Amino acid sequence: MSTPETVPVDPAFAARARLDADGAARLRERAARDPDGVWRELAGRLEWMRAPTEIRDVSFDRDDFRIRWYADGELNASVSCLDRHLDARGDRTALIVEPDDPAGEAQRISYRELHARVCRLGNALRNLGVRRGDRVTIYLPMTADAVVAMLACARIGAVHSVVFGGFAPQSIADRIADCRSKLVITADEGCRGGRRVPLKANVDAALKLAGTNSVETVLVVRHTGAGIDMQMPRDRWMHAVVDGQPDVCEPERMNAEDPLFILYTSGSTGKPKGVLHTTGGYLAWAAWTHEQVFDLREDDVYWCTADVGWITGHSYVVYGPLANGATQVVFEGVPNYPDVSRFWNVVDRHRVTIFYTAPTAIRALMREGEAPVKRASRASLRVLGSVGEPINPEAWRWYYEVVGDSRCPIVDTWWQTETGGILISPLPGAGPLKPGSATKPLPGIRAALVDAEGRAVEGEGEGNLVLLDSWPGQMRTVYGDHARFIETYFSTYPGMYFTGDGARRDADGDYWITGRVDDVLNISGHRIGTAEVESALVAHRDVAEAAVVGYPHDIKGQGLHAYVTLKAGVEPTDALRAELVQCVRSAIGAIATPDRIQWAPGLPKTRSGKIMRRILRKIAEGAADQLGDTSTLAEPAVVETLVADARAWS
Ligand code: 6R9
Repeated sequence: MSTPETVPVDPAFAARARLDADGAARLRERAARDPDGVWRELAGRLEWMRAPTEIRDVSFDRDDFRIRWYADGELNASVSCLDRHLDARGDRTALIVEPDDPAGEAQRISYRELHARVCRLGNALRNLGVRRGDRVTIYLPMTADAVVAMLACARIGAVHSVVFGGFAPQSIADRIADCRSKLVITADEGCRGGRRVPLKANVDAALKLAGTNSVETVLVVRHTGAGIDMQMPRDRWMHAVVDGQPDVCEPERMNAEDPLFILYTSGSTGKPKGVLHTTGGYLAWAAWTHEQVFDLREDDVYWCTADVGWITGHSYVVYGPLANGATQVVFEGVPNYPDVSRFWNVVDRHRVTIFYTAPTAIRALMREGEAPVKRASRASLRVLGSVGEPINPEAWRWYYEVVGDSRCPIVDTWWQTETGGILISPLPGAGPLKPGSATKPLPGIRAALVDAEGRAVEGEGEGNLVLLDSWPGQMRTVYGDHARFIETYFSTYPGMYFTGDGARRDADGDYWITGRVDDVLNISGHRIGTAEVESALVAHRDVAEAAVVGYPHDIKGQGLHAYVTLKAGVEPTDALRAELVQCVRSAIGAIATPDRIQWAPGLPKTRSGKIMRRILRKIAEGAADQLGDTSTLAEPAVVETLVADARAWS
């Protein structure tokens, strides 16, 4: 069996789909003719305390810049996600929490119970002095506590900043300091793949590094029961503060444009930036896309494997699915523990119908062959999703044929932390699929390709991916640095939002994302700025200079290749290499572990001293025969040495 280049829509699927080809075409046409009407309708899916009359107010013009959606509307995100489901579906399961330990029991939490837990924590946070607009950092494992913590912040109008549990203390510290959090919510430990993660100890270390005294309280969830240090009065047990709190909590009345959360993400320069999303537009976009792209229906059991520490966890574990009243699996573990059948066993155990994961997981499982998949039935599955990085056609086909038994459409969803929700994706009942292509922008989304000078690439062609107009889920600012927001996204091509991605558009108008065109790496679907890794390396006393590039990696999509120049007189040894790897892990976290460290006697630079990364990328890719123009190099001999040494890697 082999999948053709184009997979047509299954007529039986289309017949029941929320949007079939005609429905999608009509919506596109309406979105072009009467955008405000479509956007107004989109907002109508939320529970408003005061319905918006102003729909959109947008200008990408630098001198007159504004992005405002539903600006006179008032709502509380937690009400749309919880309260409004209580009457009709309060007993419906909201979360099925599958623990890391496969022998552990899955916990089912109804909407009513989730609401009560959110209210109790909301009250507790208010008692601890957290007020509307205050920032709360959340550093928790993938359990119900994380969902409850986020929604409790939303309930009282506090702005959450979730930090992925794999980040090291320095990264937590930077994120706490940048937004001056008042409170941190963590757990004693997390569990991943049978191993313990010392979350509380990491927070303790982070608070020593943070250089701010903004944090008044650390709330600690007892998760594994491990013995930890509690520093009184700063540290408080979660169970102690929520115990006895009432099950109701008055939701804060928020303006649609009030901040909902900050989520830090890597860019091409400097420290990670705090992407700020607001309440109304973000929630409407997360909910609408979750329903349409996954063709969500009443009887679905949905499972997104992303951690809440990433935007996918925010939009497609917490806000989208809960606003839609869905039943979903929340999974604490990893795909290969206790063995590589875990995903499919969980699918069978909970009769998952919609499954959303990352290409890197698919590629890692593909390497293990079909048997671990075939051991499970997977008969419940009906839609598969992919997110985080380009999915190569081989992995797409394996996902389609082996995991989905060639009967489940795959939605390859392109979007970013900044976009808040999916922008380019197939609608599974509406159009043909192409292995490796995210296909078309969703209705209302004005994507385009431009060349280096910003001229439009029409029809078939390749270029940089931009968005010509806003959508409700767009980020509103970089927390604390609005100038950086405009500079980063709206100055490369004036009047357009620049994504940082390159793409090709084929003759059918379908998009093929080729990857980042800036200095951001995508390692296993995680964004890592080369600048962050470089600064971790040069912090070592023996390092004079470092340059980091990506290279194609079979499982991770991209691997991390670091060129390191040592200070004069320092011997390059394997022990030093191990030390440098450790430096990066402890500055950023394991996700940024360099795959290769190459000793570089010198780095290729222009005469003005700029490192020529283009050349370093080619060398790391093993394409030294395609170095292109090297005439601007200050010292051409440097390149020859690097090329000769790099042969060891290929
Ligand atoms: C949602 C998320 C964003 C970057 C983005 C792009 C890459 C995401 C993709 C994809 C090709 C897809 N990316 N989805 N590339 N096809 N379906 O991953 O957000 O962590 O901010 O990363 O990921 O390069 O610019 P984020």
